[in-house]
Amino acid sequence: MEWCVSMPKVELHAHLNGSVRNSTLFELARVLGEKGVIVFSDVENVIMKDDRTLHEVFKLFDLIHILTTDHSTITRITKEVIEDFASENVVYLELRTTPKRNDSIGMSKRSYMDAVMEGLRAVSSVDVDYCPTGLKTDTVNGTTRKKIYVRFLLSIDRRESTEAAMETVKLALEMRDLGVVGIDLSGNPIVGNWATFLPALKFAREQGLYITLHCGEVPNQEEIKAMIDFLPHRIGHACCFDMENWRRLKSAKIPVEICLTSNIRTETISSIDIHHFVDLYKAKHPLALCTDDFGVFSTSLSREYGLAASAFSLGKTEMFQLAENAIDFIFADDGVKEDLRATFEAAVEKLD
Ligand code: 6MZ
Repeated sequence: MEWCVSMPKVELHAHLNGSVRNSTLFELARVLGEKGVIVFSDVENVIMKDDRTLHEVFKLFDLIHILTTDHSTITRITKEVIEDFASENVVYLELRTTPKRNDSIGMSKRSYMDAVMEGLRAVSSVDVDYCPTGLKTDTVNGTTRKKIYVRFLLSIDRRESTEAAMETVKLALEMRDLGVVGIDLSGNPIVGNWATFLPALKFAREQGLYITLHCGEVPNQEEIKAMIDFLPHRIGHACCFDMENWRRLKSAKIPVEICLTSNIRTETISSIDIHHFVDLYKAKHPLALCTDDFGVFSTSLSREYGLAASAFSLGKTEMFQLAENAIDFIFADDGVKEDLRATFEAAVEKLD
């Protein structure tokens, strides 16, 4: 485990509000409990529950959003999430979040994202590079400070309308200079229709944004086929594919973001030894290990690597290679890729 922590890692599938520390959620719940907005003990029981079906996870997100969705809390959790990833040697983080509008507290999708950006700028434990133009890293006494690259994906929630999805894409375009590189489609997979989001996703791609889709969390083969035909730059999960769609995925070589603990906890995959990671890994299909929601699922990226190592008998060399290969699938530019490759090369010499 220690070795998995010290190895540099790339995180490509992390939802901001799923990555909030439990301690922070409790603190926020206590404050709202005192104000009489919620009943603290009810919230405590929900947060502490370990195993949740996919359906229960989305109920939990509604609760988390009650606790977190004001500007100052969004700023706080963004800062904490970036610092938590950096503390376990994640050197490149693609953080995704759903911009939320809440007229009652004067929140627009833009002001939500401004609060996220403020949280990023408040990070103090590590240098953060988030602009496409790059950050000049300070050298103090001859040693370069630890650095993390952060890029953002704006999520479209499957509950949203075509217009709301389009608003998110336009916001992403507006915020390109601030490190927004793409669009994610997520939310409860049994809600909404592919056709609703397609116009916004097409527009996003035409404008040069990268696209990743939550695909196959439930066995909706028609939607899975339509998603593969769209040829997104990556997909997340890929759990419930039939043989035909599996064949399509493999021949299209679409990189897959694999979230082991999330899939097991939500019972999307019944047991780790039959996880589709094995098939993809053996076929040398592009893939990356990711956390999904490290707070909700009590995991970390290092733990995900540890889990893969023990479940699939991967050695240190294989794990390191797996982490390094993820560089190929990031949505940042070639300069970032080169810098990350150099970081991994330097790390090889230090790790035993
Ligand atoms: C689908 C998920 C998800 O955007 O509020 N989200 N969508 N499948 C999953 N697998 C378990 N985990 C998280 O982060 C929370 C939101 O991310 C999506 C859901 O829409 C959830 O409300 P943000 O920062």
